[in-house]
Amino acid sequence: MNRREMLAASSLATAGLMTAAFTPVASAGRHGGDTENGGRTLPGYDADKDEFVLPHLPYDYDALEPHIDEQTMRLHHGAHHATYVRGLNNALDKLAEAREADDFDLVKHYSREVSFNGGGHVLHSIFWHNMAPPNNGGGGEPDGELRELIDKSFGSFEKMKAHFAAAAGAVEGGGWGILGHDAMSGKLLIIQGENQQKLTTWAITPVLALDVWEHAYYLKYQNRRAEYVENWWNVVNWSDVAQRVRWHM
Ligand code: MN3
Repeated sequence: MNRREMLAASSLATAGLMTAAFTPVASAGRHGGDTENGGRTLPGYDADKDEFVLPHLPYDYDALEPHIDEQTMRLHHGAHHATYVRGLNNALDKLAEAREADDFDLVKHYSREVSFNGGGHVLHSIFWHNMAPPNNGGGGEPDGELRELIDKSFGSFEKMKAHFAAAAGAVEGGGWGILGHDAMSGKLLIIQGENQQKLTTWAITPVLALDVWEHAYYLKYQNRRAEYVENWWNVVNWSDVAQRVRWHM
């Protein structure tokens, strides 16, 4: 058992306690990246440990109430997201062992594990920062450069919202609605992400991601995904979205 496997086993053993005991700490950097991640634009990697880590939420678990409930946030961040982080580290360990042993029999399996768990880690890390408490950074409408880019890409903010809500609502099974900056056109595109990793164009960097897996909304909204999407606009942090676009323009 290597270091990461020991950590993973120990995390699994305490997973039942973690959701109750884990206390989110507000990041020093607005995007959680300044202190946790050497200034990189996504939190979620510890350079000292050389492993992926669960980033802190930039607000308390109950901060998005009433639109997203505290219990959902605790399970979603502390259990679901943490599972993707462990899966990514484990898959990378297995691929390192494969290189060491010059035995690539399982390369297909672990390559898929990297994409699935890595996709989950990245999208959740963006998703948490895409949100802020209602009337305290969350909700409202974008302005400035982001507003202009949305108008240029979709015709209007209202058209973008309608398109995004329809795409998120129509994701088959588990997946994501994603607004992404496209490196080829310089415009924004809306795509559906199936599972955690499928249907990208590869040139798109997600700037606004909405988790529509049932674990993201079922406790509060049951099967009413459209109602969840409609209420979610009240917690969208447009200044975070604008920052993510600037990083990639
Ligand atoms: Mn999720």
